[in-house]
Amino acid sequence: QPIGVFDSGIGGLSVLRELTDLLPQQDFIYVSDSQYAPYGLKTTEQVWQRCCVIVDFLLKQKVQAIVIACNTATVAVIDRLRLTYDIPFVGIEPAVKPALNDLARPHVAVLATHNTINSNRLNKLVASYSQQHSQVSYLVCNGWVELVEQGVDKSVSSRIVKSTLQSLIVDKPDTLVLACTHYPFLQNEIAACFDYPVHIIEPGKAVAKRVQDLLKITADPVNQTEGEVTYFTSGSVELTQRNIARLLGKDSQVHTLNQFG
Ligand code: DGN
Repeated sequence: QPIGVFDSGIGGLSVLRELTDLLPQQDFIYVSDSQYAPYGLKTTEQVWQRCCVIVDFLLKQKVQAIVIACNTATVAVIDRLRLTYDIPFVGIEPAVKPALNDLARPHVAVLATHNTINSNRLNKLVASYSQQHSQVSYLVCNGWVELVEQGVDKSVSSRIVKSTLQSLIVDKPDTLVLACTHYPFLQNEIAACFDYPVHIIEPGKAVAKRVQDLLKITADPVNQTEGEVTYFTSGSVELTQRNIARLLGKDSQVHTLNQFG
């Protein structure tokens, strides 16, 4: 039975690549809601409606579990989804715990969309792990999701990333927590803004491990067939195909969400 993975767009591919690395025999269905991206400035009700459309679709595909590979959707609706649907959900949580437990790196900056930064869920998470010595900064990175979605040229994205980070750079943070699944695809541009090796963390691997543990997936020693990933998008099929090739280095068949949903 496949596992469903979805995001407002292609950011969740940063989680999918960890899932396929850890669980190479597993089938996945990835839904990119690019037509409705970004979710970062949408109301909770709007995000809820999109998530229901996607979850209903994934249930029709008989998935065994659903990974919400989007921080913005997780903070907004995961509790309500769990109450509404009878299927396991795995959300994505900013990697605040490992960042704040690392006392050798006391200044932690959380980078995310407007909705994630302003959520109770993130604030509670930080409060529960914050140590006496730690200093936590927050930065809303407007426009970064679009940079990844549109596959903007590196020279342009580097400039935009640098201008967003300007205020943070002078504070010399030790660790950056990438709390949006699109941002790992800008990691090189981000790292290049600092004149020291800033520590960058994202929770893709931890999410994959959580899925493995939750579903008790073990490798089949006899049948070594590689799993398949089927892609759906609410946006442009061609653009999504190009983005998957660019970000994952893979050829893919992408289907239209509406047609099947
Ligand atoms: N990848 C989504 C996240 O992790 O928050 C981006 C949200 C959005 O669409 N702005």
